[in-house]
Amino acid sequence: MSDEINRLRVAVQKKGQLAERSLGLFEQAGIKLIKGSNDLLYRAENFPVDFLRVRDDDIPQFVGSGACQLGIVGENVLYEEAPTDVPELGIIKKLGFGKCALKIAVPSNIPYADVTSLQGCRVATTYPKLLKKYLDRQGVNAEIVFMSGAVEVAPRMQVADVICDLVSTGQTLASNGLIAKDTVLESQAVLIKNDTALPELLQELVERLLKRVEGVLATRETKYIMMNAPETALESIIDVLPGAGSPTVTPLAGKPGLIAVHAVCQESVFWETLENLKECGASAILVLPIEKMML
Ligand code: PRT
Ligand code: ZN
Repeated sequence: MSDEINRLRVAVQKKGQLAERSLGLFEQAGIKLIKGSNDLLYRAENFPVDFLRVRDDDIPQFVGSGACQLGIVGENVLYEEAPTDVPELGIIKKLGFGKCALKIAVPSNIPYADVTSLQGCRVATTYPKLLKKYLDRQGVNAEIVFMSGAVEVAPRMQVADVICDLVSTGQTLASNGLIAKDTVLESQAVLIKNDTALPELLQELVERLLKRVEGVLATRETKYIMMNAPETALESIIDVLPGAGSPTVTPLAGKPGLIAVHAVCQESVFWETLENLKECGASAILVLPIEKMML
């Protein structure tokens, strides 16, 4: 059997905001990469998978065409670039990084009540498809000016009246005298998959790799929590524990009426949670990270 049929291909961004965390996710899942001379393709030495390192704009096409079985891309790029004739291209998981929002932003001297204020305006953007869909839904007719970058300078250069661009901290807008208005799309990095049927071996590999990635994502928020408490406090402790299912309860040696409660919490454990547990009567509360998990 040829090597290609034996190995998975995952498309990731080569350089940029998503690059490091995309490969990092698989490295955390135990994949060891050979970062050798081939800059375009990183091979894994301990799992039959290769990572195709490309521009993020090309990732939906690579996965949609079946050249790669999986990929990581921002939702903004996915919805802008996804080939419309490939319905099998689907999101498997939101990954919680690369968070940003595609927003309308206007110079302070432009009166703006709501999106209908854009009627007849020129709007500069790198996301013409997403913007057009949004404006059409609102019944607004505006001229869309495509720019491949530096969109924030468009009003100053009088190329457009307002812009529609990605915003993260808001610093770029502020330093260009622009004010964020309507949100066209909230976005984050997502794991995408080509859903067309695969040869059995590749399908098995996809499932194995996804199980590991799911394990990594699950452990990010998940904590192991332990405490001592009076037996009578058990019910109120269970109410307070975030996403804990059924905890393990054991008696404390030589301390009648006292128990140890151990639980895996699927959601963040905040200081408030610990304060609430204390109020229920719990003591010696420990919160531990979980290194690996298979669901
Ligand atoms: O070369 P390639 O095409 O692969 O990279 P690229 O230059 O197109 O993309 P890159 O690396 O800038 O971004 C990749 C993805 O990261 C985007 O498609 C988004 O999904 C996500 N992302 C998250 C962001 C931002 N945050 C972000 N802040 N992408 C871009 N920005 C830019 C934005 O365009 C603006 O210029 O950062 C500026 C705004 O940032 P703030 O913090 O000043 O608001
Ligand atoms: Zn890009």
